[in-house]
Amino acid sequence: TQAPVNVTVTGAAGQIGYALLFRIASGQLLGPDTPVKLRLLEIPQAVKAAEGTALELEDGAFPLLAGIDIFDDAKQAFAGANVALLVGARPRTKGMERADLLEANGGIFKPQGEAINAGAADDIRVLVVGNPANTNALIAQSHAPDVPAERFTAMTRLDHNRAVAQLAKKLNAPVGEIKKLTIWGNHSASQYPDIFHAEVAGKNAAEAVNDEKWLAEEFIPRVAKRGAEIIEARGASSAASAANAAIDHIYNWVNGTPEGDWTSMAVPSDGSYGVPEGLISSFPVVCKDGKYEIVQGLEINEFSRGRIDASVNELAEEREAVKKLGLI
Ligand code: NAX
Repeated sequence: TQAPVNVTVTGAAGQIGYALLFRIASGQLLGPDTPVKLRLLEIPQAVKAAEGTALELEDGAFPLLAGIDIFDDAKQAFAGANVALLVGARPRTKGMERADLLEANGGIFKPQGEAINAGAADDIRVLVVGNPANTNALIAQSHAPDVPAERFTAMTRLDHNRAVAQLAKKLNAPVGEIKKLTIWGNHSASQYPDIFHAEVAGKNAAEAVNDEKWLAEEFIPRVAKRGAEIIEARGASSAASAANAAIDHIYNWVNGTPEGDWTSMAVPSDGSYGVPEGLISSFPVVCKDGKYEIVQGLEINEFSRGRIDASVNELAEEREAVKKLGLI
């Protein structure tokens, strides 16, 4: 068998962490032949809770789980990391301005970027889940100059999966028949779920829907505001579905996307589709041989163009804001 892969998870004692760690330990992150060593990072006050989760992981007797280490120091936690899931972040609290939020997260993602730069393995792959995910990824990346920039990604897979599910429901189709849907832009309310290139059972999904009113007034806002809908219903934010999406993101990055389909990942822009270079923005991507590539050559209609630009502009503003704060 293979040598264990080191997977660092931050925010390990949080609710996404709780759902995520068991999936990783069972082999769903990297596949059934890859043993994993978990390296958990928490703030000192939450280390005890992370230790509790580690006891339960032990009680899972997972054959692929080769070890668990718990840290409250980023340098140690990222040492030798092959995969890093950056889940812990500073949530927006009442009365908090955007600049305060970005600053607080800069205090988390700057040292974590530095720690990744200092000690992660050469093949490190980073997924930022903690919000504001795209800009947190940008901050971490800018403090890891020795790591190839494209190894820093942010999560829009939950949005992607939500959109696939809503479209399948509308078309009365199994989710497995929906392909080539795209989330563009920021993981925020401005994100744009695009069905114009999507397929249902091989046919164009937008044509199958043939209802622009539903698209503009129901589908797009429903996907963008699904997080709030979950909070309203559950009394807590999405956790297991977010963990599931993080698993999907890394699994596809490492093991490839299925033939004839693509997925959505927020990745550093190379200028494709008019997205300013360097912004970590969501694109349609295919993954192969452990690498992702932005799908090229899609025609962007007017309906899509305005919405992509609006979300990308928001990302550009966030980048300006963190620049001003000296965080990148
Ligand atoms: P929780 O508050 O349950 O857990 C967060 C954990 O992070 C806590 O245990 C906290 O102690 C820890 N933490 C804080 N600062 C840390 C640091 N510097 N180093 C290590 N750990 C640290 O939040 P949870 O519900 O698990 O959500 C985590 C993050 O995911 C939030 O920022 C949330 O907004 C974000 N989400 C992102 C989604 C996405 O699609 N990209 C969807 C789900 C989720 O809302």
